[in-house]
Amino acid sequence: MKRAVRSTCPYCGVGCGVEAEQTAAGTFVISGDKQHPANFGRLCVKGAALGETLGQEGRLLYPEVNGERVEWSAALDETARRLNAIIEEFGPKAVAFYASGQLLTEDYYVANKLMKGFIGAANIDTNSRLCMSSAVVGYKRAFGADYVPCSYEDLEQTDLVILTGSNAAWAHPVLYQRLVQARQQRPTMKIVVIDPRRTATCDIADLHLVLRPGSDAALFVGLLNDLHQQQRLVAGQFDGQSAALGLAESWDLAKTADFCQLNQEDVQTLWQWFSQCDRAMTLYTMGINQSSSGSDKCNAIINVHLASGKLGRPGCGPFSLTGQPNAMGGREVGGLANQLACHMNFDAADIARLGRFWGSERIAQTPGLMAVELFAAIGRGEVKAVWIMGTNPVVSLPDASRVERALANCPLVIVSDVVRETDTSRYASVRFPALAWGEKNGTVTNSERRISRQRAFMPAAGEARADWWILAQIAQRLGYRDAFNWRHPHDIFSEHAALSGFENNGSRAFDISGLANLSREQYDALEPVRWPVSTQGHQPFKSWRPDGKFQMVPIEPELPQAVADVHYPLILNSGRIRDQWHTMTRTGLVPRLMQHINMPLLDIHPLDAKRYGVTNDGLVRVVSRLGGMVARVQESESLVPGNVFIPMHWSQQFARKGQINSLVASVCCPHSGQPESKQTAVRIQHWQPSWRGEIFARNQIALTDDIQWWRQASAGIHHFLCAADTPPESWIETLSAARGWQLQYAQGNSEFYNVLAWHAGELQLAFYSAKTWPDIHAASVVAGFETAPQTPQGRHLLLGGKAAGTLIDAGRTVCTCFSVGEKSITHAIASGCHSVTMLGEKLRCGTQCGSCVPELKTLLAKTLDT
Ligand SMILES: Nc1nc2c(c(=O)[nH]1)N[C@H]1C(S)=C(S)[C@@H](COP(=O)(O)OP(=O)(O)OC[C@H]3O[C@@H](n4cnc5c(=O)[nH]c(N)nc54)[C@H](O)[C@@H]3O)O[C@H]1N2
Ligand SMILES: Nc1nc2c(c(=O)[nH]1)N[C@H]1C(S)=C(S)[C@@H](COP(=O)(O)OP(=O)(O)OC[C@H]3O[C@@H](n4cnc5c(=O)[nH]c(N)nc54)[C@H](O)[C@@H]3O)O[C@H]1N2
Ligand code: SF4
Ligand SMILES: [Mo]
Repeated sequence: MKRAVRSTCPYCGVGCGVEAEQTAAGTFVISGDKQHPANFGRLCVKGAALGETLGQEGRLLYPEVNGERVEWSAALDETARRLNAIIEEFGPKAVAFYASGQLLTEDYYVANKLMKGFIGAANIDTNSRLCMSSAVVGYKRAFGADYVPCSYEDLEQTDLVILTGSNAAWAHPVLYQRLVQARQQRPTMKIVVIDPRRTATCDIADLHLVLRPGSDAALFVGLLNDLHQQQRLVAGQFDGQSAALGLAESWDLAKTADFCQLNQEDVQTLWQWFSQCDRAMTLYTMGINQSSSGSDKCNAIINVHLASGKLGRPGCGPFSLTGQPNAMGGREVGGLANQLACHMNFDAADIARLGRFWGSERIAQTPGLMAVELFAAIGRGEVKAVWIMGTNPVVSLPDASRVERALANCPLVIVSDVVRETDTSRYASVRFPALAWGEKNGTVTNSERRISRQRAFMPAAGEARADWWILAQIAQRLGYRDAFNWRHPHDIFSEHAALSGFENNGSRAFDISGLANLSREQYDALEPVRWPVSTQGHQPFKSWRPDGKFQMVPIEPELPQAVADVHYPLILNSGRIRDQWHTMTRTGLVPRLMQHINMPLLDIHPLDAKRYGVTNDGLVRVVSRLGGMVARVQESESLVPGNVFIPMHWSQQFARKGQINSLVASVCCPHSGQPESKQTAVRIQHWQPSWRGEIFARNQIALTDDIQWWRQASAGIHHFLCAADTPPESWIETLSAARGWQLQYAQGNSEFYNVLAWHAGELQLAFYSAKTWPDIHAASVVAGFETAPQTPQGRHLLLGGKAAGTLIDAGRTVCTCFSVGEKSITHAIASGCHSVTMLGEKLRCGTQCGSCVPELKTLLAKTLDT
């Protein structure tokens, strides 16, 4: 093996260090970097599966203009020409960039510089608007700067951890494991989870508050009042303190419990634990931020930390966890439309300062459009060109069909992506192939403000180029040659670091001027480092507001805008599953990551299932005022009646009608512009198709519009789960007649309809259908395409969806690290493995990343109970 290259995981904001080692066969083995202070060698299953995402399947390899492959120079010239024409005719505000927390800091810096510094408008916003923007408002209002005042080490020194709106066990798995370990070492530490759903994270909770969706602010406003009543406020004056206390005054225990639909004892317990402990941390993510009053919720949390002095000390603080690998880097460069650059704002002094540094007189003077508003402006024809990079808004923005309509009518849509076909790139007239993880080179910043290097260890796929390079080439063609003349990400990083220190003198929190003069070698060897790293020496945590005081924001708790009624009686919650990343463009291709949950599941309480006539494992249409989707029912007591949950991940590439955001309304927080993605009023309707089935095809096939399908990941084979109201034979007979295939039917009865399609002795397609999900063994069928059994017996087995020697079905995968299925686990429990440890000893499940431990416990409880 060659020497390992150290890099950083491209998924969540934990920011784990990884090592990539090349094997003799040329593939890469990815393992955790034991030296990296975010993870000390640990990886979750997505990180551990990174080696399986490095192939070229689905990659965009060449630039394309109007669907045709073109040379880079032609693509760049044409794009610059069209952008320029729009700017000349309609002004700079007619163009926009929509960027991503998955770009590297260097890429982000260039995008921001081009838009705000040289095109001269501020229409650059990012998917972080859907993710962190409420948290940013919260910190800026309280501290005068977007400064996260916590680190992972704090978890090891605290007495109380409150996780609210966070399913860290699945969304920040390595951090969650660190918390599990911290608690083992500090058994007195208490953990509270606040979530309307019982999640895997609740596994370590001493207290789980199943609150009414969207009611979190009351818990913290009530807590502030309680601290006040108990005279536990710290000495010291904060701006806004009396107003905040005044608004909190009526929020006593009874009112708070009633508002949150919690019992008073539980609320009291939370308040007591908080006020009586010395050190407390509140970790919060999307259950707080993605709300029509998200910013206020963040400040309600920060207020109690300020008021009680649980801030700015080890083991204390309001800790907003970032979602994407470089969400924080984007905040540092100022890539949100309402930030200028590098922690500078749209005030005259900062605008002039930035102009001096960048040597530009065209600095944007006013904030630009925020994501949801931006797409509305595209829809109205006010913005005529949009460059989307590193994000898939047709899937991730609310009101997906409005986003599609906007893009369909937009004169110039440019998409930079690593994959060719996405729901968004469909609308692109220009497609730029970007370098993917493993190929790209630069820096990212994680949740705890730690900057780490992502390093390339593979050559570029096809003609893919770095995002920063593509941007700089366009900038040069727009006439800004000198300001975009870098040769390497190191040059960009140095400029960014210099800007952070430029005329700073302690006035801006983000200061990495100490890294501005790194040599190329030093940059390449940069060890993970938390900012600030200032040439001015130690920069303590403080208020950066002009009066030097922290601010308590007066909060009046609000409920979501989404309200259930007789027509739409259920509240739909949405979020992550353990093994998929967002719109699945990479994780959706990895067979073992698809096996934990292989289609959109609607979690619903058994009482609601009964009430609305839907059955476990059956199909259901979910409809809101805006649109509909199809999901599979999973009865679960993890939700209380009235609430349902569906994962956010499925796109039109992975399902017909699987997109949750075709249901979600674009209602936003007025301060942050962040949409209320967590609450939508819906109704559900049982769908009994005439058949449900599985299709395996050697080559790509087009499924007719009547078939509802969910794409699976099976190496080398096109594999779908599907269902339809039309008879199963209609589509397959038409398809095989067109292709000259011979069909071989199973000697069945009316219970099932199975068929194999052959051409010249080669298996082309296998189709299994029945009234319920067919009982087949997918891996055996996939193997059948390799072996093409010719004996009657072999074909008979294959027609039954089985193959010789592989009849043992392990069931749905629970432990992805070691591919251990549910049936194997229940079997092991029945034969005497009565603890997680014993299961681990026998099957290895749960012994690597630990993410499946909560599920193992549930299976143990369920199996031992029956
Ligand atoms: N596996 C995986 N991990 C990821 C990602 C991924 O796609 N897949 N994405 C990354 C990104 S970008 C992000 S932003 C993070 C998100 O990380 P999280 O925010 O932890 O993940 P979510 O599942 O979106 O939502 C968290 C929880 O909020 C709860 N919730 C809903 N409404 C409310 C409410 O009103 N109050 C409270 N208290 N809770 C509520 C939901 O039930 C859910 O359990 O995950 C990151 N990590
Ligand atoms: N209903 C609902 N909606 C949500 C959420 C929710 O909880 N519920 N969560 C929201 C949140 S928090 C987030 S962060 C968003 C995420 O939503 P998106 O950002 O839209 O999702 P991704 O799939 O991560 O999109 C990243 C795209 O960039 C491409 N890509 C990967 N690497 C690179 C690269 O290096 N360069 C370039 N140019 N492209 C690259 C990928 O192939 C993919 O197409 O979804 C939001 N939407
Ligand atoms: S916890 Fe996050 S950063 Fe760490 S390996 Fe998993 S996905 Fe990657
Ligand atoms: Mo996110």
